[in-house]
Order: sequence, then C-alpha cells, then structure tokens
Amino acid sequence: MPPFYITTPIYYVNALPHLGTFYSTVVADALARYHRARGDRTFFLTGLDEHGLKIQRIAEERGLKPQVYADGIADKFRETWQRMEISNDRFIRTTDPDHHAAVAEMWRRMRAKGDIYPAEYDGLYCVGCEESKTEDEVVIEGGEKLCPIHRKPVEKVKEKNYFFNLKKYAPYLLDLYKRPDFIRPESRRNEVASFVASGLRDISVSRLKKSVGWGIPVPDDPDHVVYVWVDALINYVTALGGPEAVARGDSDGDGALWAGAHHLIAKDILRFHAVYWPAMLESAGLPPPKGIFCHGYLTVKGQKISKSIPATRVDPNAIVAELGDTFVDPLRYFVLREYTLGGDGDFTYESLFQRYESDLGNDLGNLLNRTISMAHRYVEGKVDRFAPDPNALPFKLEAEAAWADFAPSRALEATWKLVRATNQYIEKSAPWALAKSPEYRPGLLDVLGRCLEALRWSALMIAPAMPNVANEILRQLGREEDAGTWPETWAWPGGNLTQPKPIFPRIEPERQASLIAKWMPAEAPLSPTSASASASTSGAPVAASPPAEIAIDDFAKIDLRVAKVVAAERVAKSDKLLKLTLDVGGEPRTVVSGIAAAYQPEQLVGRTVIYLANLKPAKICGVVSQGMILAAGDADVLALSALDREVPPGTRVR
Ligand code: ME8
Repeated sequence: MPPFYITTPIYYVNALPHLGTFYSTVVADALARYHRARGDRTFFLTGLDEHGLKIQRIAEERGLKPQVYADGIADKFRETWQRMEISNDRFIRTTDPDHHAAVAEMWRRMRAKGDIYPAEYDGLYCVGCEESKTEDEVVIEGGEKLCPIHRKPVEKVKEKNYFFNLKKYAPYLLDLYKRPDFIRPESRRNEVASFVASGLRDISVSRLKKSVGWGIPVPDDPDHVVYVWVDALINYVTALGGPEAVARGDSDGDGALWAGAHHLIAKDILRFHAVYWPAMLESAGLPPPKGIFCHGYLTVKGQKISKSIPATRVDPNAIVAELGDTFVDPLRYFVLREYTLGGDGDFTYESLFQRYESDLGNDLGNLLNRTISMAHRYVEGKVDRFAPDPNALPFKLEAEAAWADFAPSRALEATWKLVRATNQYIEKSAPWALAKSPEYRPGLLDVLGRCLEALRWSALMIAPAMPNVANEILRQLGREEDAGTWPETWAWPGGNLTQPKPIFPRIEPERQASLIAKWMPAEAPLSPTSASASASTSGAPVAASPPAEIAIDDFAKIDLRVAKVVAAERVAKSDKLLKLTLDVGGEPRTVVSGIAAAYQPEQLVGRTVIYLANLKPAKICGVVSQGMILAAGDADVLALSALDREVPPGTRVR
C-alpha cells in the first residue's frame, strides 16, 4: 500500500475561513479519514501562508507587527478547523522555524544546481495575486493598469533580484504531464500543458528586503527575502522533515510519505503548483508529488465565493453558531455530496436544508430510528441473526473506488444506495407483520439483523464525511469499538442497542426561512466591490444576480449578429483567452474571448456563433477586441451560443 499524504493550500492570513476554504479542507479531511480507515499510512497537512507584501500591508494598516497579526488569524483558523472536525496531522505556518530552515535548504539546492541567478527585475506586480504580470496580462482602465482578477492597480517594480531558470524545465514538465493522474481533472492537465508548451519565462524568486521586509531571508544575501510563492510551496516538504528527508525518502521518518503526496487545490493556483513547484523540486533534486487535484469554485449566485466580495461570504462558523455543533457533520456532508470535485458548484442555503431533510433526516435518520425502535419493540433489543444483503458488497466496492478516485460525491452516493435499499427492504419485508406471530421470529431476526448490519456498514462508510454522526450511530448500535475501521465482512456481530435518539432534528420551514434571510439578505449587493477571481471576456467581473428589467428600447440598442469563426488561436501567455477572427458579413472582426479553458482553438473554426457587434472595443492582453461572442456559464464557460440552422454571417439576431 503506498502512503497517502494529502495537503490543502496554505491559506493567506488576510481573511478568515469561508465556505471556499472550508470546502478544500473538508475534502482533504474526508480523504485522509478514508485512507486512515483503510489502514494506509496517512498524513494530512493544512496551514497558513503568512509572509509577503499583502500580509505586511494589512498588518501595517492595523498598526500591528505582521507576526502578531498573523498569530491572531492563525488562532481563528485553528479554532475553526477543530470545530469542523478537521483531523490534520500538522497545522503548518510559514513562520514556523523548521519551515525557514527548509526554505533555506531548498534555495541552496536550487542555487547549487545553477538555477538561481541575479538579474534586474523591471515589471509589474499584483499584490493581491502576489504575482508578477506582463503588459499583456493587465487591463487598462481610466489610464491605469489593473490586475484583471483583483481590479486593482498593479505596481511597478524595478529592482535587482534573483531569478529561477524556469524555462530550462519546460521539457521536463511536459514529460511529467504525460503521467496519468499527475494533474486531474484532465481538462486542467491540458490547460497547463498548453501553457507550458506556449513558452515559459524565468521567474523572479526574491524581493529586496527594503521593499518587502516580511519574508524569509535569502541564504547568504540578507538584503533579499524569498518570493512568497517559493516560500509557500516549500511547506509541503517542510512538514515531512525538509528537503533532505524527502530526498532520502527515509522510511523511519516521514520522508517516505512523499511518494504518496497529493496536493488538493482550486484552479486559481494551478499554475504555481503544476509548473513552478515541480520545476523547483526537480532543480533541488527531489521527486515530484504523486498528483495535483484541482477542484472548481464554489459560487453564490454564480459569483466565486471570495473574501473580497462580502455578499458571497458564506461563513461556516456562523451556520454552526446558529444550528449548533451537531450541524458540523451535515454541513460537511453537504459540500462533499453536493459538488462533483473538479467542477464549479453554486451554493444555496435552500439546497443545504433540502439535503439535510432528505438524505439525512428521511433516509439515514429514519433508517436508524425505525430499526432500533423495532428491535426494542419486537425482540427486546436482542438480535443474534442476520440475513445476507447481495447488494451491500457492490455498493461498498463502488464507494471504495470513488474515494480512491478523489470523488467524495460518488462515494457518498454509493453509500446512500445501501441506506435507501435498506429502507426499501424494510417496507418489503414488513417486520411489523412478521412480529405478529412467534413462528416468524427467526425471519424477523434475520430482517432486523440485516438492517442493523446495514447501519453498521453505513456508519463506517459515512465516517470520512460525518465522523460524529458515525460515532453516534455506532453508539446507538452498541458497536463503538468499530469506530475508525472500514467494513469487511457482512456479519452483524451483535451489540447492546441503546434507546433510539434522533440525530437529525427537524428544522422547521419558518426557522429555515428566517435563517436564510439573516445569512443572505435579499438586498446584498453581489456586484463587484473590488474583485472577481474569474475574469470574463472583457476582463470585467462576472455579472451576478439577474439584472434589473429593461424595456424593449433598451434591448434594441444591442446589435446581435450571426458570425462564423474563420480562425482561432491562443492569446500568448494567457490560459484563459482565445483570439477569434469572425466573418460577420463585411470586414472580418477580431474578438478576444475567455473560452480557452472550455474550447480548443481547432474546435471553433467553422462554427457559427452569436456575436455582440456594438460593444465598445477594448484592449485585452494587448489585442484589440471588437465585440464579444455569447456563451453560457458564469465563472466558467459551459457552452457556446449556436443557431439551429444555417444562415449567412451578418444576419441580425433579435
Ligand atoms: O492562494 N471555491 O491562498 P488563499 C473553492 N496562500 N475553493 C476556494 C474558494 C472557492 N470559492 N475560495 C478559496 C493562496 N478556495 C495561497 C496558497 S499554497 C502553497 C499557497 C480555496 O487563501 C481553494 O483551495 O487565496 C483555493 O485554491 C484556496 O482556497 C486559495 O486560498
């Protein structure tokens, strides 16, 4: 069995946990719990990214030393994760002393390889992204150069610092991407591979201490601090004992865990993990991680949940403060079951309450309650026989395959097949009828034993998602000793059944409505205050709630036309944008469109689309875009507009 080492991103201390960071952390936790239950050597790491200009400035604004500021936020994260039953083996902070040592060691190794060299840096920097930007990557508004993600001015930086020879690693990286499962899902792998294939630039990996003081000093050159992303990525190696331990892969320490390292991240930080990080590791003589799993964004009304857009803030702490700690497990279950890992998903409180009622209350809660009640009522709580269940094993195998495949939603779906099938089995075998005559007693015991065993299996199979609920079910079954294991054989081993106790109390509709009104005020502005992490075609933030009504005259101002794509190519150094040449009946038009993640250029040539002709031209990544094409989707493009029969380019669409 290979070891299983799972990491979350280390979150910036510029904000408190929200549903987005909760999601990544709960997914990692569930995977870790599953692998532990299977007996795999497991290590689960989460933590905080505390250095860099962004944090330095926030601390300054609050009149605090960065360390004092970071300590305060770190306490909040720790408390939150403890409350949410996050079972991390270490909570790493980039200000931890062993991390400083690991960063220094990695730096020395990369330098010894000849990959770090001094050079003049003259460019643009977005503090929000903590990343340099090229002229092509910024949008110009009101004469100012803005980061398309943060919509804030980028800063001009001109200083001497150290560079890393990233270009040299392009062939290595392209080769690495051929490994199945190195980057999942596959669409993300393709995106990264085409980014690397389009040409890499060397990256700046230090800043002058006098401009960014809050960081780890560059070994042997105290005038510089290590670039915050280089610092941050190394945390994954620090936690296993540092570069030496990982290079040796020593099995007596934690170094051997590296062979099973999986980084769970969202797509915002894919490039750092899939391009910079493996190149740094290779340079330092360390093997790459086993895999990078990139999940999508959770959104509210189509807008990415993000710390900088208050109306999208869904606060797991606030939910649990209101509904009690017993709601931690339902909330965990909801995010794991509702969203397919890898895709985007919209959050609503309505769907949270709905799953609580149906999956948890009606299916699982009901099964527990009725089974234990019947066992007490009909056979004094003593069940020493059980019937086989031909479907339990296939359901369990399905769940195992899904957990192994980073698919919590499918794993829980398979688990619920067992729960639901057992409820149906109760209806069909009608224990209440069997209880009427003593001659049916053996059959009655078989039915009840099968239900109890199904509950025991279900408890163990839901434990990665709902550890407390699992324990409570096992307690009611009198099977506490099974906690932390995975079901093996189908055989109800007997247990001291307690009195049934409902685990998912009903939340009355009026209560639900008033909570929703409190958490999601109807008037909450979703329009961008400052940021949307996914830039739309024009670089403007994605529109959120449905816009206000318009009159027909307003619509008449919009000039929609049929257009045919005659050429399509990637926009250099952008993984989101394609440059399209359109036949619109007259002069060909050029449009820059943010559809590169959903479509390959060659899929588009010859396609008919709907084109907004009278949009004011805008310069995007150095290309003048004349209008835009219509597509469906919010944070991500899901489908392109099309017509159901051929009409000539230029035809009006009304
Ligand atoms: O990027 N949906 O930290 P960060 C899903 N410090 N996941 C979300 C999300 C959303 N709406 N919003 C945030 C950083 N996340 C760096 C990482 S790692 C060496 C350094 C999650 O605080 C998701 O996992 O901005 C995303 O990748 C991460 O939070 C970004 O966290």
